[in-house]
Amino acid sequence: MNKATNSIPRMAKWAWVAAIALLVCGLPATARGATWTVMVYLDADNNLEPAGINDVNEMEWAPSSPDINVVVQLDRLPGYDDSNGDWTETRRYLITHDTNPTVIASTQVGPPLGELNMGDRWALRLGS
Ligand SMILES: [Ca+2]
Ligand SMILES: [Ca+2]
Repeated sequence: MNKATNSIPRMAKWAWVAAIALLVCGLPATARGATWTVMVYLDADNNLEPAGINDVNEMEWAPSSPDINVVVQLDRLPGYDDSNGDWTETRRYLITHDTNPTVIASTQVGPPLGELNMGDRWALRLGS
């Protein structure tokens, strides 16, 4: 591989690091002291929207820990699941413990991100 070919992945790597840093900085102050942040990229902008909502509720079911943040970037669409306000854009949530299996009770991180193409890996950095 020549140097020009190698520089593209390196730039992409740094862009991902910057995106993650910006995402963590956007978390509420109470969540910034965690040792680990697990990011879940959940594309439910398709016929799997009900499953995506269910996945978020399953994550909420787990006990919370001050050492671990779970952040979900979730995109939905109209027509498959009208629960939880039936919003359709992309949002980020800091998962908080909740035992209601149908209501997303987690804290929304920042404003909605608009309609993102979740099939594009760069959707992670938008809105950071
Ligand atoms: Ca819930
Ligand atoms: Ca959408």
